[in-house]
Amino acid sequence: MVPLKRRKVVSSRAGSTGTEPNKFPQFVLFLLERKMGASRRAFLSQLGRKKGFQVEELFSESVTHVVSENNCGSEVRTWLDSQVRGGTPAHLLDISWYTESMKAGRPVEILDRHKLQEQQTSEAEVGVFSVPSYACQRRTTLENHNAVLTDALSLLAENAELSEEEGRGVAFRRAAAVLKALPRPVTSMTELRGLPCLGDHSLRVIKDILENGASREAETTKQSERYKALKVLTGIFGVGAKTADRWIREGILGLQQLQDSGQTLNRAQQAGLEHYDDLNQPVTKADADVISEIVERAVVSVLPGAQMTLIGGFRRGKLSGHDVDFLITHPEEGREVGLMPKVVSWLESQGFLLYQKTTRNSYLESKDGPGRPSSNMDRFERCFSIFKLTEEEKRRTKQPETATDNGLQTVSTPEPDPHSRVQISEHSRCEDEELEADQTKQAGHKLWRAVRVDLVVSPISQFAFALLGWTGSKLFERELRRWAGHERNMSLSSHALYDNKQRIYLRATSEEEIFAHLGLEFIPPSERNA
Ligand code: 8GT
Ligand code: MN
Repeated sequence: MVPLKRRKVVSSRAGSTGTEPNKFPQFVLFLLERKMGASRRAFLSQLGRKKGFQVEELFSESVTHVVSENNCGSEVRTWLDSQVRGGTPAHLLDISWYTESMKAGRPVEILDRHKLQEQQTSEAEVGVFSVPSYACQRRTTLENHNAVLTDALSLLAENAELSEEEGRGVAFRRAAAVLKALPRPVTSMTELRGLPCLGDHSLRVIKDILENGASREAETTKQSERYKALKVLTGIFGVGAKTADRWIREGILGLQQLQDSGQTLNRAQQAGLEHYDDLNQPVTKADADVISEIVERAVVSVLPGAQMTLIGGFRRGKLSGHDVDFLITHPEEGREVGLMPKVVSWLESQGFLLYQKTTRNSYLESKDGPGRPSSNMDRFERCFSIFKLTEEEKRRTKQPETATDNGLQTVSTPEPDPHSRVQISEHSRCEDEELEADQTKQAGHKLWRAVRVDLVVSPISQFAFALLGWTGSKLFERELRRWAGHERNMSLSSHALYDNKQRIYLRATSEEEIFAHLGLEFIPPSERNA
């Protein structure tokens, strides 16, 4: 591990100057930083101390009252659970109690409205579902009992992301993830009581669907010219939300207009446009398996002993995806250096690559060292590629089962018809020769398809972190990092886990160990589909 630069410890302890002696010994207060922010917390703590309150900097079992702002009871409870085992303080209070006490110069009487929501809810009102706040505390399989609701929320999330409104996007994603984790369909708004992460906007969308069968906002968005154009344009490999937005502002709403416009396209975008239809077709698990075999062949040919693991959605058990992701390593530290260019050359020499771009490995040269807490950029050697997956290769690689995806059968019999891709359709058993000839013509004798493939190389010392970080889902990853930061004062990346308090890197050789370091129950990949 690269030596770590000593980080300055920011002590926000209010100096002893201006602090009155503790006038109210029954009150040992702790202000929760989450959502309040560090500077407001420091300011309010100091104010309290000036007025003679004991306001603790660190949480301990001596704290009697926890004060928080914009948190609900379950959120504070989650945070407390991550801090101490067993007993938690008697009082979970809203900031209003604190500010009123500041004004009064003494602790005011604790009224119902000062108590966090959780404590106000009577037994009868407790929601029927109980779901932990963070997606990384939940087991989310592919079984989704609330697809109508989550489809609408996911569409709004996607639209927000495409419009570069990240915060809104995350809020919708979190709400959708909570609904995905429920054991049965939601039928009324009251069932949602007590569930975390459901903001006003998401609740409005859900209500609309429960009452009217559809969300007006989601439907309008789906039909909007802007959303449609964003979808088409960002469907081009190499085109992100920013580029798509610029093109739309220039009046380019579709592929034809783009081609006519004479816009300069970079190499990735040219390849993206060229293989547009293929790359917008879902990749099946069967295709992913064939590509796995090819990548495996490449890896062991160029470096015997090197290992390859399928990551991304397929590792989580998805039956289809938008690409195939692989993580490559070697059990001997350092042997993986220079591996990527060799793998890429091998694949290229065999004619498997339609496009590739390798990003330079910079983590070894970086002064910061892996997993610098301040950076969430990943610095592995990475290759973004477009594979040419031939029918011949599919045939070569024995497929033990016929995988199904979206109800379509992928043909992988020992002697498949060369035009099987076309014949997946209802015409597959058609004996009309003329029609068959026509199909062949339409297929343009295209006996291959383009597939997006991502390769990542990691040194074995970081393998567990890389494996965890690249398995997804995206929201699961985001939530793991949020949990690490907010609840554990740690920084998690795809390279390392750093403990900000002890100022050390925590080692791990398996995902299980990382979950243990984080104080989380291990969630297997197939249940990380948040
Ligand atoms: P899909 O391919 O079926 O759409 O679904 P997926 O396999 O879950 O998503 P993906 O877009 O292929 O990404 C695979 C995983 O890699 C995701 O969990 C995502 O969080 C992660 N990932 C990226 N980019 C990066 C990155 O730059 N650094 C790290 N550490 N992880 C990344 O997509
Ligand atoms: Mn993927």
